[in-house]
Amino acid sequence: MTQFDPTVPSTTESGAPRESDAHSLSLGADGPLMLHDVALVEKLARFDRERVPERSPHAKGSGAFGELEITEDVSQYTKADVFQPGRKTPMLARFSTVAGELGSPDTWRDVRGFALKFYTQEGNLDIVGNNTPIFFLRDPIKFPDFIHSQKRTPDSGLRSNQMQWDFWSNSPESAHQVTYLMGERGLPKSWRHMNGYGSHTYMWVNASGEKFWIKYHFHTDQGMEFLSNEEAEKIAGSDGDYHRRDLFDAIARGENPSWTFSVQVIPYEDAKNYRFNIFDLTKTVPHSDYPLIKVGRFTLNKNPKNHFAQVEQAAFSPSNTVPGTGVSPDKMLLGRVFSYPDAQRHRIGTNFNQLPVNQPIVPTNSYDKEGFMQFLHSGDAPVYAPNSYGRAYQDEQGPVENGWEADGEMVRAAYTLHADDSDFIQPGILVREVFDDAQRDQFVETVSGSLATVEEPVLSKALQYWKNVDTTIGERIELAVNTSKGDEQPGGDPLDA
Ligand code: HDE
Repeated sequence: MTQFDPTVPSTTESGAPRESDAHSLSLGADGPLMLHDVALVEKLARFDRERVPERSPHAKGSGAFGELEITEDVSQYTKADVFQPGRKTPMLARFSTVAGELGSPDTWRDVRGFALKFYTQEGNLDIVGNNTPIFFLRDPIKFPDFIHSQKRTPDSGLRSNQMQWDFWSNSPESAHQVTYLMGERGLPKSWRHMNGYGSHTYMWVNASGEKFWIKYHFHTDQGMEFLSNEEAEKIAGSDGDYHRRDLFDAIARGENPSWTFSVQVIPYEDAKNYRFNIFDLTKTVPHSDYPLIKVGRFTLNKNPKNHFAQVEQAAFSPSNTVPGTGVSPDKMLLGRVFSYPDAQRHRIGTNFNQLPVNQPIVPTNSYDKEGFMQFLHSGDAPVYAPNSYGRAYQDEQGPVENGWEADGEMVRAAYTLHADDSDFIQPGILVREVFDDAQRDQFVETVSGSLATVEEPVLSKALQYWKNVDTTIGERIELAVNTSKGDEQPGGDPLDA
């Protein structure tokens, strides 16, 4: 295998000396350039192809390598080797914004991606979550429309509050996540100062085959800290890479950030009759019902050496599970299991799993083969299973150990509602019981600021959306919006209503 050696005078890609990195080959010093100048032609051709498609969404981000250490014993809930007491596992984390493109500022208000890849002895385990425990939607078929509404308008190519609020106010299930987003968690001070969540309900299976529903939590050991709207706006204009810089510089200084890893464990049978549907991604599961159980800690201690190779080309996917873990009936999660590897086959290339940053640390034996840029291969071993020539293959049958039961006819329908399920119950609690007065004031300012440029027919729907979350907060937002529009009492003071 060819190796990069910075001491060798520069070469062509085929390894021959490259005559010059400074002067093109021309016919006389002032004459035309020569097509057979490999040094020039190869350099320009490769330059033309330097970018791969950016992630859509979560384009802007960065990450670092580290280690997960399991400090507690959760073997009663999972047999996964990576989660056994004392185990230390190398890992990669990538943090990101969602809607902005590759060059967008880190401090725009947005949910943050919190993607983790653990290189375990049983294959890669990825937990691809956010800095919030919930999401805007509960059905994956709405996700592309949601992202379209947060990105850019078709005509001007501008971002548009009108479009964002149009989607949200027509999708009441988004209320919980939008409340988080417009609250202080929508502007973390740095990636080091935010929590991460697996968000979905996942499955764990122990050595006796018992199944549990679990939710992953990663609490920052640096403490949660936030930016004000004013600070974030100022930084967006002066240092668009503020969060990327913060993480890189902190690790370079030896200030290695860490997160405490806990899970909520929900007995398998409880899912059926619990007051919230635990597979509905717009809901949290209160800690008072299912407390956090500590598992361990992860620490980020090594910066990437090459951002493109190790971060831009990193491919995270909730489809990367290991024995003792699994997915759940959450429709969003099931949609994601397809979408991520598919996006990566398109974005990075069919053989993206062969790149060093994505390669598992255990041997693989997959019958999937060929496609662009295959460089790991199975030699002359049989290319089909079953075979009579000794290449191993699998033939598992019967119920799968991390599966669940389902029946019924095929329908297009929302989840069955549980006793306390409604789109507005949890965001209402967040606004009334979790936010303090100062946070509520800030929240009203942020939402009304965001609605300041929104016009009918969307504005009335958006105001109603907040009244559905909480009547008082909705009325405060309405008043603030009307005041900022310079028309304090269109049709009467809303507080008189
Ligand atoms: Fe993603 N999401 N997503 N997402 N997501 C991507 O994957 C998608 C969702 C999240 O640092 C894409 O390789 C669908 C929830 C993170 O590389 C894409 C649905 C959560 C990252 C994709 C969701 C996330 C992504 C973009 C609805 C938190 C960045 C390119 C069913 C629990 C990972 C790519 C990184 C990235 C699809 C919803 C988090 C397009 C279809 C919910 C952190 O495949």
